[in-house]
Amino acid sequence: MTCRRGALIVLEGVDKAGKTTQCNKLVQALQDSGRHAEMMRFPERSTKIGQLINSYLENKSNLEDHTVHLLFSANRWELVPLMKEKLEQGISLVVDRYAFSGVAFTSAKPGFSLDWCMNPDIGLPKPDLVMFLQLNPSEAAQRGQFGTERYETSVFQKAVQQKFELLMKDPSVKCQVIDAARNIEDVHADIKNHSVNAIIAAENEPIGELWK
Ligand code: Z5A
Repeated sequence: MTCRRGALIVLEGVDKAGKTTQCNKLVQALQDSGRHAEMMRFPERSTKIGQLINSYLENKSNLEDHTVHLLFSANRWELVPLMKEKLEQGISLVVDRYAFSGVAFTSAKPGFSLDWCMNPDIGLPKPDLVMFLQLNPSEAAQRGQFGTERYETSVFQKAVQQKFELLMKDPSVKCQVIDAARNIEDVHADIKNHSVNAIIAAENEPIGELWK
């Protein structure tokens, strides 16, 4: 490694928690302060696997539940070489959803254990910081109607929230719960502060392996 590596920063949370809004603001703020930072998102819908996922999410095709879970994971793995390359170049990656969404959404379906859901993502680049944007369902409802994509119902989102809460208790992952009910600027200030600390802490550390 010829330079200090970038940090892998993940934003997670239920629908409409403000993840995309905050990822964009964080990347902009980091760049404005002279740091190298780029945004990524999962699912990354532009790849061949991503297109299968997109069609499923838009209810244009049906996929068996185990199959789609493995496709979401494969969609992360196919981006790993690029992620590592960027991190090693000193670029911090701000990621909109990651393996935690994968596990939370599938394990909220009947018949899926947390362990089975985590297995395919074991060994992915480990985030230096995961920020879980917490927003209760009534506050989320004030941000507009659910869209038409699969999973966008309040009952399912509540089940997903409970799974996220379990995952956030895992001591092997550095996790920060963020109160996402505040205004956009206050949430941003909090997220930026945690992110800068994580970037400094990660600089001389090797990239870890998730859930290993
Ligand atoms: N999924 C899965 O099953 N397995 C996996 O492995 C992965 C994902 C990775 C697509 O994800 C679906 O895939 C998702 C999980 C599943 N299904 N669901 N539900 P996606 O990331 O593409 O989902 P999305 O629909 O694009 O994002 P989102 O979750 O709905 O929204 P968000 O990114 O959290 O929020 P936002 O777009 O930034 O903001 C939403 C609105 O609220 C917008 O009008 C903002 O202006 C407003 N907003 C934002 N912040 C605030 C504050 N602080 N106050 C007031 N209003 C605000």
